[in-house]
Amino acid sequence: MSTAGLDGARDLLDAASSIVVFTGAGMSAESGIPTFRDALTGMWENHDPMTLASPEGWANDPDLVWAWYADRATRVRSVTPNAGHLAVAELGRRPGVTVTVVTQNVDDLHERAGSVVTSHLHGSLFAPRCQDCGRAESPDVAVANPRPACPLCGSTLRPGVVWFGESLPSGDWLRAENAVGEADLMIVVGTTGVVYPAAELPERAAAAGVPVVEVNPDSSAVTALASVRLAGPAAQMLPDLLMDRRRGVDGR
Ligand code: BV8
Ligand code: ZN
Repeated sequence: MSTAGLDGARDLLDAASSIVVFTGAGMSAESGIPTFRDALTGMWENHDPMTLASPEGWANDPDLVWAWYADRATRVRSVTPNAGHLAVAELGRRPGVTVTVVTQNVDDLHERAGSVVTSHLHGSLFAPRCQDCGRAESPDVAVANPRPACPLCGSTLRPGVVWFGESLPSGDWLRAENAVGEADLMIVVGTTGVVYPAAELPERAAAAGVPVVEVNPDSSAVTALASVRLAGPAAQMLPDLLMDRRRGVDGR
């Protein structure tokens, strides 16, 4: 793995025409959203996310788990996309380049920055649904606590996320697989790369000889797959990466 750094990453970017941007919780960290493995804070500090984000955790205490997601959805609503989200959206507007955003994140910050998100591999905080009749509820229901009953069948609403042990939404997964199969560059931002099957996507890109650029202040399971690693935070590295070299330092 070379450490060509910013120039190497920019060369790869200039040569690419079909880019997959694959993001994890680190993408939203600088917007003030704790990463998945950050110690849970406040009233959640004594809870294990792996337990709360599971069917067993839900079955054990649906009110607690619903409150956790309502709290997270409320927090996402109170923050804004960071410069990294905006840089990804700007890349998506470049002529002659197809950019596919595939995220593990359950927030809507990519969308609010102006990106079209092709795959929410782990669902969304803002897509609650009835666990019996499947009726989709409005995003506003996600922040309601206590949770209302399903207006159609009266049953229990659940968060619209994918819990550990649950399969990923098939449409989102297929679109992500196809995008990786057609990519000539993959930019991986802010993920430990240990949650499967999502973590398979950078592995497939590297195995197919597609260059992988990693943006992460720390090393991760993706680092060994990366042609270039930009060791820094997304809100700084992505604007640097996407800044047009022909412009001066001040961008003019
Ligand atoms: C499935 C939604 C099967 C909920 C999430 C043993 C071995 C291998 C696999 C397994 C195993 N045992 C079980 C499994 C499968 C399991 C799995 O992979 N477990 C792992 C933990 C071992 N996977 C599943 O269960 C999946 N389903 O396999 O189903 C099946 C098949 C058929 C039929 C039925 C079932 C479902 C997985 C989805 C779980 N749901 N989220 C919620 O959010 O509450 S996953 C959750 O973790 C989040 O989505 C998060 O995105 C994801 C991964 O974490 P990261 O995004 O990487 O975030 P993390 O906090 O870990 O790291 C942050 C990174 O950012 C760090 O690297 C940090 O350095 C960096 N960073 C920090 N600041 C910045 C930054 N980077 C840039 N800039 C910064 N400023
Ligand atoms: Zn219902």
